[in-house]
Amino acid sequence: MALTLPCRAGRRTNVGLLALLLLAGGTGVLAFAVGSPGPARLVVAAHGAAGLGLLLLVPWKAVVVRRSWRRPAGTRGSGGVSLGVATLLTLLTGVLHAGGGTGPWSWSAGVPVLHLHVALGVATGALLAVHAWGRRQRPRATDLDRRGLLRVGALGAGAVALWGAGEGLWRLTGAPGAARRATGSFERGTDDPAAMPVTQWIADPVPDSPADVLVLSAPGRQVRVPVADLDRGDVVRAALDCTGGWYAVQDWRGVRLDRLLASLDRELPADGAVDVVSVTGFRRRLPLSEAGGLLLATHAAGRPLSPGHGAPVRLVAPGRRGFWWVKWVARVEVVDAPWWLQSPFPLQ
Ligand code: HEM
Ligand SMILES: Nc1nc2c(c(=O)[nH]1)N[C@H]1C(S)=C(S)[C@@H](COP(=O)(O)O)O[C@H]1N2
Ligand SMILES: [Mo]
Repeated sequence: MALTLPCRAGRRTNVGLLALLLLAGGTGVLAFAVGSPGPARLVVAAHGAAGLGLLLLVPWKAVVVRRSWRRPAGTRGSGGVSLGVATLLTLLTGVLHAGGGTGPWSWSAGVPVLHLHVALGVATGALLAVHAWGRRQRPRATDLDRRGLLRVGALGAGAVALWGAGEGLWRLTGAPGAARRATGSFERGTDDPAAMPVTQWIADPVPDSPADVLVLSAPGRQVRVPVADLDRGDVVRAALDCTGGWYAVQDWRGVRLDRLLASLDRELPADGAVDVVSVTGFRRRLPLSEAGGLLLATHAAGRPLSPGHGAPVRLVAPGRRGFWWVKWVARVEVVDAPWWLQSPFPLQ
């Protein structure tokens, strides 16, 4: 049989695709975890490059696929076609989000195209696991010899160039994507809280009767603070940046968490953490050392929070993604435990 490609090259193509897919998945999840612009820019760029870099291997993969179709039916694996389709749809929705932003593609039927992208990305991961099972393409030492490294370098450079070409295209064409934040989010409702989407992480309902007293506690001590006493005039300007792909900057007003915790009148564990808990049970744990930068906000842009946006009081966590900004706060609990001892993403 006249092969256009030696077997080694086929294995290398598969290893390359696997590496890029794993990198895309990993940086995708990481993109949801980082909030500060510097690291976010790096992670998001790596994510775009890894995803787009898959396209560079399509011509080689096409040869591998054609070769496999020449084998008798029973000896061929399955699941390849659905994996290929899922991967391409994931790529397509990723690019649509990156370029289109608030256009009709992104928010039609109320589903941000980014949610579609993440769902497709997860499906791709599952299909990949099925597809790669039993067809291990083991990396070899020679993959990273001089020529191997050159190949990896060329693929990486090509991937970054593709990503750069995309960024250039959004700028040249004036697409909304040119103005997106480092996290990839689009501006919606800055200085106009009423124009911000009301977003829940999963399905938290807007509570009928939010707390009118905040319960503040530390080991061995508890203080009840009327919510009406929480507007102490502390103002923080910060971006609420939802993983759904939008962000809004507001002047948030209320009380700084460190000032509030002072009313506990206790020595607090220096390396402890603070649990911020909603009446709905939704909760996040943050390092106590950050308390000076956190705000319990009762107002946005000079107006009391609306019920959907967390009235009467919500957390403002500058530099952290939206899912940290607990709405309808009922309890603030100082705990002598590390902040990272929790699920990295909320579970409700
Ligand atoms: C195999 C899986 C995935 C592939 C191949 C993929 C690929 C892509 C591509 C090509 C883009 C467009 C980048 C650009 O044009 O600059 C993109 C954007 C994005 N993806 Fe993924 N992705 C995957 C999974 C995920 C997952 C699991 C998440 C989150 C949990 C995610 C989050 C994002 C975000 C936030 C953006 C927007 C970034 C930006 O605006 O540049 N992706 N993805
Ligand atoms: N109690 C509670 N707080 C929550 C959430 C939630 O589901 N329940 N969602 C978070 C997420 S994912 C985001 S992006 C912001 C959205 O805030 P907004 O609805 O005021 O725009 O609230 C955060 N706080
Ligand atoms: Mo969110």
